[in-house]
Amino acid sequence: MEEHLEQLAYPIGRFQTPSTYDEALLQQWISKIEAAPEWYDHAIENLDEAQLQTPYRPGGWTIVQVVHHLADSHMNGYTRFKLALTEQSPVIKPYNEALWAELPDVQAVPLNVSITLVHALHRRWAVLLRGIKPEDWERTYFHPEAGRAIPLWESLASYAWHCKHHFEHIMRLRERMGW
Ligand code: NI
Repeated sequence: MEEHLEQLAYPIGRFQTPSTYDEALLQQWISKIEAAPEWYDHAIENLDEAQLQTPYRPGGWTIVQVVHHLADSHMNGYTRFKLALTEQSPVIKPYNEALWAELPDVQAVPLNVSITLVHALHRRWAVLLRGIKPEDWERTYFHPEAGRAIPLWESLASYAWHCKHHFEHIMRLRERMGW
């Protein structure tokens, strides 16, 4: 991807799988899951309907689609954690996130509904995460598209990245537009 477009699409860089983890990193990642709903409150504050319908980059999702996507993605994420904690490396279900963002609910449901959903969901998710026993961070789910078993600590790292990744989409659009 051309450098400028890469920067717009990946404002904090692409996700890099960490080679290892420790207690401090786990705490850092969980804190992001806890804090993210408030970042989103802040990100959409005082935006009008036209602003919310603006793509965060040329050809990219609108702010509305980004926020509904966060709810969709993190509901899947939460479910993947629950499955991995209760089954032996379960095969999880990938989904077509681009098509999910085009389904009619995304335009019909007010943004605040997904913001509220993300608040409630992350609250439960964070409590779940804080209760994970040290050895259970090695539990895995099998991701058919990745073609491998993903340990929960790595999944947490990627969702923590994902929280910030989309937050920055909105914040940098606001910055560029002077909103
Ligand atoms: Ni995403």
